[in-house]
Amino acid sequence: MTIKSSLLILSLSSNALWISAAQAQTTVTQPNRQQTVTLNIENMTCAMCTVTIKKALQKVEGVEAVTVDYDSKTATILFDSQKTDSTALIKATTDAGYPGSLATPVAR
Ligand SMILES: [Cu+2]
Repeated sequence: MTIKSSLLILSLSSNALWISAAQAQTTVTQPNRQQTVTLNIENMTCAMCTVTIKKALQKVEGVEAVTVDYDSKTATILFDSQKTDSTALIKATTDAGYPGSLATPVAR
């Protein structure tokens, strides 16, 4: 009886620890969901193109930050990997008239 009840207490307390750890994880901003990808962008001919590309990317659900570099003809996008992916980002720039391709491999 005494052994059994102490075992029960042990399992209860480890359960409680596990639950509080899980709750702590959901309240954190979950940095592992954020991913950065750099795309090579075609057809960039003037500074206005960077604005068009940036707007097209910002419309994609899950995109958090966009940097378009005219000199290197690239776009760097910070996005939520649970809401979107590089394929959707490439489609967005391509639909806007600027075919994109991966400049960096995607870490998953
Ligand atoms: Cu332009």
